[in-house]
Amino acid sequence: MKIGISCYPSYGGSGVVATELAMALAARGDEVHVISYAPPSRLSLCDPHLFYHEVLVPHYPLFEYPPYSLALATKMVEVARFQRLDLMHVHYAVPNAVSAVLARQILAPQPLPVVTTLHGTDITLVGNDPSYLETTRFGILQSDAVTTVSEALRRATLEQLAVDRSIDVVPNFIDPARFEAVQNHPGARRWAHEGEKILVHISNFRPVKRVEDVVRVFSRVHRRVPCRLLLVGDGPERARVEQMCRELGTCDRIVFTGNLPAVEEVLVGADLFLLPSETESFGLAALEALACRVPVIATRVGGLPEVVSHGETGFLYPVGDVDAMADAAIELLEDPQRHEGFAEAARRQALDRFTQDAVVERYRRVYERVAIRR
Ligand code: GMT
Repeated sequence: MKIGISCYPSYGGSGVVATELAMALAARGDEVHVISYAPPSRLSLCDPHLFYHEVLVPHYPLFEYPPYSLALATKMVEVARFQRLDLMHVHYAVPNAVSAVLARQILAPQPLPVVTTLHGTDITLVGNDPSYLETTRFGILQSDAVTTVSEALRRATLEQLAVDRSIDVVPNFIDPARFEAVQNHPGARRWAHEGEKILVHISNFRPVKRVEDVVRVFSRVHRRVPCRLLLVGDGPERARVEQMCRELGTCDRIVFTGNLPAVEEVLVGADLFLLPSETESFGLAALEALACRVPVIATRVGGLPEVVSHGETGFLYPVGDVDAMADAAIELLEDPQRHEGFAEAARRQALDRFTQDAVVERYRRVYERVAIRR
């Protein structure tokens, strides 16, 4: 098949999933054309079946806000027309779904089936904002197929956007090879001093991630257990969190690494992963932690219960329940045998339930359905 994939290139789950999917499809022999305004961080173009097309957004003095969605639609038309794409798969509804639907209209009668994958904040935070609600609904209703990364996000889409249509759940996935490659790597241990445990958090440091709760949990844990915290990623809350660490006097035990493309290199060897988000449609970083044998302590929100098994591979608590999260962390860190059981179950479940081949096959079945229907 000839597949167009449009996504955000920045560090963030939807771009990562789209990129990994593009590379996996190309490795299986599909011809994949990735469309974005910058090369996605994990995209490796060393595959003759994989191509990247950059969306250029010209500035003009009249535009206070350059119309990216139109430039994107124009690029989709160009790529679909000249590469003879069988379909366009967009990741993140705003504005990608609407741009793809517009491209499909422009191309008619040449068909361009549109598959839209919803990732989370495109529904729970952005898509249901009155400024975007109607166009997001339109893009979802007009897509030939819609998928969500969790059952929780499927329900949220139906309820919050009041759309009445079929939606397939296709979860996020991991490439086992990425995680096998680092199994004997020192990983997070490189930051540990003698006898210390390592806690890790990875995110884009947006308010929804509640990174301050990560620091609060860590401050309680390190009073009981010698440990260090790796904060991986970057974003709007970072400066505030750094300030908080200074006030709490924990700077010497907290490392801000900034963005890292290969997160498995800091996850392997870690003792716990913290994800106390306000909302999380799936929690790809939590899955990556589980694949590295790292138990997860997170909030019971959105799709996280579909990824983390409470009492088996981690623990889930209500948003803001910092004490419960810290108590659970201490309990697990102080019981090496139980921790080992969690670590083993974490890896097993990640590989059994979210392995790349099976998930890519599910996307391909969606593609075949819309391509045939057209
Ligand atoms: O987490 C973010 O703010 C970024 C966002 C994205 O689109 O990049 O992540 C969402 O998509 C990821 C991939 O499907 C999911 O793993 C995240 O849970 C989801 N984030 C939220 O729902 C907050």
